[in-house]
Amino acid sequence: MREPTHVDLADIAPRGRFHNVVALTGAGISAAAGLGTFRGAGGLWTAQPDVEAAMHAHELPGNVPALWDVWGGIRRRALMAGPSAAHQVLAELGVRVITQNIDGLHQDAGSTDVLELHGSAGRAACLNPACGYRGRSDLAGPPPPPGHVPPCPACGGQLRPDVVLFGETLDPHTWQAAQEAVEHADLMLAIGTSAFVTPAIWLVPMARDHGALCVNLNVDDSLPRLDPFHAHVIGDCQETLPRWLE
Ligand code: BV8
Ligand code: ZN
Repeated sequence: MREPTHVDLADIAPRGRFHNVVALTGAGISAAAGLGTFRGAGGLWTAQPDVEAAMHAHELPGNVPALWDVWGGIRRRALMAGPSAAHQVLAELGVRVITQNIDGLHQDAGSTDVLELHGSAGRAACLNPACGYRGRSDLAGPPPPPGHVPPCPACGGQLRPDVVLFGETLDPHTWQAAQEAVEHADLMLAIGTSAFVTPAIWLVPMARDHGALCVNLNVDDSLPRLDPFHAHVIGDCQETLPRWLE
């Protein structure tokens, strides 16, 4: 495979040339808004590996308080931080977004075509299988005490953040829609992801196999685990994406 080049996005992907642009985003696009990331220096999982361990499906339901502390906390910080300039560029261009993030910032920026592969902390689901309640989680207002678990408004049972835990399968419709999106893409931008979590990162080689130009935008110059990219745009996506608009 040809050694990927390090370029400016406008050099390799002049905006007028592509008509089906898809972005796969990770925590790095929200880091640009001031939220943390998960891996690498200062990442949430780097700093608290025991917290990452609690994020597994096999820890349910004992880990539900921790799920609210982690995912509810991320959504609260996102509501305070607001979307980054990178989120806003994707919204302005009407790019189809497939996000691994659960923070809701793409929708807050105005993106309307968003697939949330890992769910959303802005939604809650009832743990009671006989209930099946799913709805918006109420994260506005002052944060509750640590470990608080909101009650289900339908049955009084426990609510969990509607976030896909490790070991849980992705929503099949969302996963199917994501695959169809990349199969029709002519430009695939991976923005702010360490390319560590599957099946999300399989979408890039899928896009490449269907003829898309695949570009990795990351602040970190080390190649992700999988390297199906044609090019890398190294820098803060808060700067590298808006330059694409110039
Ligand atoms: C599945 C929500 C079957 C909740 C997440 C062993 C045991 C058990 C499971 C597995 C195993 N081995 C592999 C697996 C599969 C597992 C997995 O991938 N595990 C990993 C840990 C190896 N995957 C699953 O379990 C998935 N389900 O496989 O089901 C299936 C199979 C096929 C089809 C359908 C279903 C479920 C995965 C969902 C997990 N949920 N989050 C929770 O955490 O529990 S994933 C978690 O990582 C985060 O939520 C985040 O979304 C995701 C990816 O991380 P990134 O977004 O990439 O963030 P990261 O910090 O890693 O990187 C940030 C990047 O940004 C860095 O590169 C940095 O340089 C860059 N950056 C920073 N600042 C900037 C920047 N770039 C540009 N500008 C900046 N300013
Ligand atoms: Zn319920």
